[in-house]
Amino acid sequence: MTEKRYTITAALPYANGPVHIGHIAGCYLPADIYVRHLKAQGKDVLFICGSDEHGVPITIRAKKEGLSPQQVVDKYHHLMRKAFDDFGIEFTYYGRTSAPIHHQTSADFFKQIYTHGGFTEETTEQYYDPIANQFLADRYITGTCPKCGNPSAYGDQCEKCGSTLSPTDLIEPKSAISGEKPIMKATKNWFLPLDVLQQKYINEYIKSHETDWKTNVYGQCNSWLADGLRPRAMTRDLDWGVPVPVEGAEGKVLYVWFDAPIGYISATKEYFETQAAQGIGNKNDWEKYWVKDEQVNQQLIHFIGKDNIVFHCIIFPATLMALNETSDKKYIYADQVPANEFLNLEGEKISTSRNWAVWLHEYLEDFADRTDELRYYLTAIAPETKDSDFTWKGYQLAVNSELVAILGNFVNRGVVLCHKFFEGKVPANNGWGEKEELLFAELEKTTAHIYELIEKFNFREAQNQLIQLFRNGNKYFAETEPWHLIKTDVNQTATVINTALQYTASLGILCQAFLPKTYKQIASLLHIDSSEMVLSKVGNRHILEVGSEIAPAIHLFKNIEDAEIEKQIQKLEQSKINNQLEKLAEATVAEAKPEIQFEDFSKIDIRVATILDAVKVPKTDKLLQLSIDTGIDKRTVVSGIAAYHKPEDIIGKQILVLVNLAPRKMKGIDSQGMILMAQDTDGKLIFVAPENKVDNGSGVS
Ligand code: B3M
Ligand code: ZN
Repeated sequence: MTEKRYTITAALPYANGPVHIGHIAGCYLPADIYVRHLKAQGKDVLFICGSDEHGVPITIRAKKEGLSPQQVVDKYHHLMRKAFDDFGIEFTYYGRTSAPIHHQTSADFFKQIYTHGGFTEETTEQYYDPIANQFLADRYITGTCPKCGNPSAYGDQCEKCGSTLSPTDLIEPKSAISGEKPIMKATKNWFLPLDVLQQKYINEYIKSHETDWKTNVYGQCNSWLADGLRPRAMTRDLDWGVPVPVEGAEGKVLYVWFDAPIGYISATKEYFETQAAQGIGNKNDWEKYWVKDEQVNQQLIHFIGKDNIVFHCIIFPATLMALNETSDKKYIYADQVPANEFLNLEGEKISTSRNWAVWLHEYLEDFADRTDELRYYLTAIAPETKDSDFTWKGYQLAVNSELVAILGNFVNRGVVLCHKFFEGKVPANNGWGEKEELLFAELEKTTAHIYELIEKFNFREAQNQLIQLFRNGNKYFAETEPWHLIKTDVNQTATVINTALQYTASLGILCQAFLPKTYKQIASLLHIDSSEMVLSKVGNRHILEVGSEIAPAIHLFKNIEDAEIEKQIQKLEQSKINNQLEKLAEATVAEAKPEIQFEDFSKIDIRVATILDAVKVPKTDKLLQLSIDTGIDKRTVVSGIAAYHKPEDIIGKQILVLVNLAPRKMKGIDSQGMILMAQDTDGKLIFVAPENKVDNGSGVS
C-alpha cells in the first residue's frame, strides 16, 4: 500500500459575516500551505471547503440585518468566496450547505442511521415563546447571569464573565424574539447515543492518536472522554436548516453540527458531479476520498480552529461510526486534526460584533496585490501552540525588515548584478569553492528540515527556516563581494553570480507553498516556466542554463509606509469609539439600575459650565472637541455629539458636566469630564441645562 491519497478540509465558515484574519490564520492559510506543498510533490490531494449556511448564527444575523436567512447566506457566501479567491486560497472546490446535494446527502445520512435504529428518541422540556409560537434556541434566550449578574447574558453563555450557561440557568429569562417570558414545552428530538458509541469505538479511536495528534487536540478530546460522553440531540426545533426527514418531525431541522461536516462530503460529490458533467472523470470518484479503500493509504485531515475540536474529533467521527454500522460502505475518520489556537488583534480578542477585526476583503482593498505579505506575517505569528497577536506595527516590521530587506534584497541583487556585469545572461560557473559548497550544503539540510516541519504542521518554523536561507544568500554576497571582485577576477565573479542565481531558483521553488505569488515572480524573473520549478529541483546546481537570459530586475516587495499603518490603526480606533458610544447609548435606555447609597451619589461632582469653543475632531464623524469653562477651570472634553450638533450652534451654551470623571484619551485627545445629555426616542442626544442662566461652577445636587 504505497499510494497515498489526501482529503484535506478547512472548517466551513458560517455565512453570517465576512472572513477576517483570525479565520485565515486559524485554518485556511495553514491548510493552503499544506495542500500546495503536497501538490508540489505531485501528490493526489483534494482540498474541500464551503460556506456553513445553517444554524442559529445565520438566523440571528438575518434578524439583525432585516434580511431573510437566505439573503444573508447568499450575501456572505459570495463575499467570502471572492475574498478567498482574491487572497489565493486554492480550494479544489468551495461548496455551500444550502446546495440541494447537501440537503440530500445529510438527510440521507440521517435517514440511514434512523432506519437502522441508530438514534434514540427523547422528549424534553424546552423554552418556548408563546407569542412568537416557536421553540427558542439557546441564543434566543436572554436573562441575568447567575454568576456575575450581567442582565443581558445569553442562554448558552455570558459574554461578560465568559461562563458557559444553559438556558435554565438564567434568572428571569426572556425571549429575544418577543421579549416575552418563555414557557416550558415538551418536544421530541433524536439523539446520537455518544455514550454507547464512546464505549464501542470512540475511546479506541482517540487513544490511537495519542502520539500523533497535537497535544492541545488530544488533550481536549481526552478530557471530554474522561467526563463521559452523553447522548446529543441531532435535531433542533428551528425553521432554518435541513428538514428532519422522518415523519412527525415537522418544524424540526438537523442540528447544524450534524449537517455541517457532512458538507465536506457533499461538496466533494458536487465537485465530481460538475467535473463529470464536463466530461472529466466519474461522478462516483468522490468515494475515493471518503470511503475506505484497503488498497490506498487515505489520509483525512481537518484544518480547524480550537473551538471546533470536539466536533471534528468526536461528533463527526461518531456520526460516521453510526453510519458505518448500517452498511458495507465504510467512511474514513480524521487521521489528523491540526487545530490552531486563536489570533488576537492589537492585544484584544477579535470580535465580529464589536468590529474589532481586520476583514480579509478590506485588507485586499487597502493593500491590493499584497497577498504574500499577509500570508507571510500570518504564518510568522501563526497561533500554532498558543494564542498570538496581530499588530499593524508587527506586520510593517515583518514586511520591511524581512520580505524587503532579506528576501527581496537578495533576489534583486543577483538579478541586478547579472545585468550589470553579464548583460543579463546567466554567466558560467567556473568552479566552486568552499563558500559555494557550504551554501548548498546548508540548502540541502534546511530543505529536508522544512519538509519535516511542514509534515508536522509547524508552518511557522518552516517559513522561518526559509527566510534563514535567504539570509544565507545575503551572507554569501557579503563574503564574496562580487561588486569588488569584478575589478580583479571576472571568472570568479561569474561563478558567484551563477551560484547566486541557481540558488535563487531553488529558493523560489521553496517559496511555492508559503508565498505563491513570489514563487511565480521569481520564476518569471529567471525566465523559467513554473512547471520546471518543481520541488525535486531544489538544490540542483544547474537549474538555469548558462547563457540564458533573465528578466530586468524588479522589487518583489516594497516597504510599508508609516502612513499606511497609521490609517489602519485609526480605523481600529474608530471601531473602539463607536463601541464606546454604543455602550453609552445602551446604558441610557437600559432598565433602572440597582439601588445605590447616598455616599455613592455624593462622589459625583456635576457642575454648570459654558461651551467656549467647539471643533470637529479630524478623521471622525461622531466626535466634537469642546473647550469649556467649568467655573473651576477651563478644560477640554471630547463628546460624541457631532452627528446631532454643529459646532457653531453650541458655542456659548450652558451645559452640565461631570467634572470628576477620570480623564480618558479619545483619538489622542485627553477628555476631562463628560457632558450630560438626554436621549430622545430617535436616539438623538440633547443637552441638559439649567432653566435659567446661572454661574459657571454652580453645583448640581
Ligand atoms: N461553521 C463553526 C465556525 O465557523 C462552523 C464550522 C463548521 S466545520 C464543519 O467556527
Ligand atoms: Zn456572567
